[in-house]
Amino acid sequence: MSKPNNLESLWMPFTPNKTFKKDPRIIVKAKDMHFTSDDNRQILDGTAGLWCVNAGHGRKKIQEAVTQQIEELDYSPPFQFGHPKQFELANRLAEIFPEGMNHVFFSNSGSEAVDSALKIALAYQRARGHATKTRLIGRERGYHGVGFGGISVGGMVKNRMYFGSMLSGVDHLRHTHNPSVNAFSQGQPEHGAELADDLERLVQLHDASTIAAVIVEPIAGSTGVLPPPQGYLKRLREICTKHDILLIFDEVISAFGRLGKATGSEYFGVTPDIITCAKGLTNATIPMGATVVQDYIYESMLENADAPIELFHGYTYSGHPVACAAALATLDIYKEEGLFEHAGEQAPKIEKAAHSLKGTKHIVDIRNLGVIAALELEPRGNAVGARGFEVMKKAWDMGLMVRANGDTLAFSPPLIVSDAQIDEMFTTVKSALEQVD
Ligand code: PXG
Repeated sequence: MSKPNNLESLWMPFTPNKTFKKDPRIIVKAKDMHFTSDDNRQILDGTAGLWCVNAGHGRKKIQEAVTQQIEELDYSPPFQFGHPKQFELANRLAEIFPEGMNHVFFSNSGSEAVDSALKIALAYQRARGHATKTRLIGRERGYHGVGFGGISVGGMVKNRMYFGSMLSGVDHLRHTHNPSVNAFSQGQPEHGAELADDLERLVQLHDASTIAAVIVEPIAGSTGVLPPPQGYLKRLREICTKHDILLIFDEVISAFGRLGKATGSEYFGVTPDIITCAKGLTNATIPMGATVVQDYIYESMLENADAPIELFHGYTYSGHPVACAAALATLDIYKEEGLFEHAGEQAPKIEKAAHSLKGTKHIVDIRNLGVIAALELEPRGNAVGARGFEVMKKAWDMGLMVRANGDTLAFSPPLIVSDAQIDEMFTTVKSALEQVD
C-alpha cells in the first residue's frame, strides 16, 4: 500500500497538524480487532476507532448490504419522498430503544443528532404552548459534538473558548467528577448522586418556565470517561419531571452495546425524553446519526405545530439509503452474534484488567463501566496532556491503539474483544507507561 507522498494539503481535525506530519501514523487496512499500519504492522484496536466500530472491522455483511444498496438505489431525496429502508430502520430502532420511544429523526453524525435534539426540544415546547421554555442546560465536561448547539451545551473549555459567544440562553450543571472521594471506583462511583440537585439551583436562578431541556451523556466519554455516580441519573430524571423539563441523553457513545445493552438508558434504568445516537449505528462504515424521541413529542408536534410541515429541519442526507442499509446490516450482526450480551460478559474482565494497573507509574485514577475503561495519569508539570500523548504514541509503536484525552487514556474496544485481547491491551499499556517519563 503506498504512502501519501504529500501530507501538506489536508487540515486534520482535532490533531496537532505540525507534529503529526513530521511523524505520521498512517492506517491502511482493518480487519476484526486489528488495524494494519503503512509499515505493515498489526495494531490492536483498543478504541473501536473512535468508540464506533462496535462489531469489529471489515464486516462482510455490511459490505454486501452497502454494495447492493448502491446498485439498487444510490440516493433519494428525504424531503417529500421516502424509500423503504429508512422506515424499516426507524422501526428496528424503535424495537430496541426504550418503550415509548418509537419515533426517529435521521442525520449524519453525532453532532447533527445533538443539534436535531436541541431543535426538536425547542420546537416541541413552543408547539405545545410553552414558548418561554427556550433555555438549554448542559453540563461541565460534557461533549456533544462540534456544532454550535453542541459546543454551547458542551462543557469542554477548548471546544468552546475559540468560538465566540455561541448560543445564548445556555447554562451548565456541575460535572460529576470527584476523585477526592471516588478515585479507583470500580463501575459507578458511590458518591455524588446529590450533584443532580444542581439542576434545582439553575431552576431557582432561571425559573423552570424558561428551561426547555437538559442534555447529558449518561456516561461521559471524551472528557475522560466519567461514569455517573450511583443514583445520579435517576435523580436528574426526577427533577426534570418535577419541573416539566425535557431530559436528553446523548448516547452517541453509550448506545449499541457499549454498556452491554442497546442503550445506556436501558442499562441505567432511566428513560429520557430524547436519545441521540450515531457511531455504532452503522458500525461507523457510513456516517449516520439518529435522534429518537418519545411518542408524546412526535404526536404533539403533529397535532400542534404549524402545518403543513411540522418541523423545519432536515439534511440532504437524512436517512441516506446507503447508511440505512449499513445500519440494518449492523443491527442484524449485533442481534445474530449476541454482541450486546458478549459486551456484558467482557465488562467485568475489563474492569479487573484495568484495575490491576493500580500502582503503575503515573496512574492517579482508574475508571470503568461496560466495555469502557480509563487510566488517568498525573500531568507532567504544566504540560497538561503531554504524558498522555506520549503514551498513546508509544503504545502505537508497540502495536496498540489507545485514545489519549488529555492525560486520560481511554479504552473502548470493539465489543467482539476476546479475553486474550483484553489482557494484551492492559499489558501493553502498562509497559508503555513504564517507558515514558
Ligand atoms: N456526542 C457524544 C457523546 C460524542 O461522544 C458526539 C456527540 C459527536 O459525534 P460526531 O459524529 O459529530 O463526531 C460525540 C463524538 C474522543 C472522541 O476522543 C469522541 C467523539 C468524537 C471525537 C473524539 O473521545 N465523540
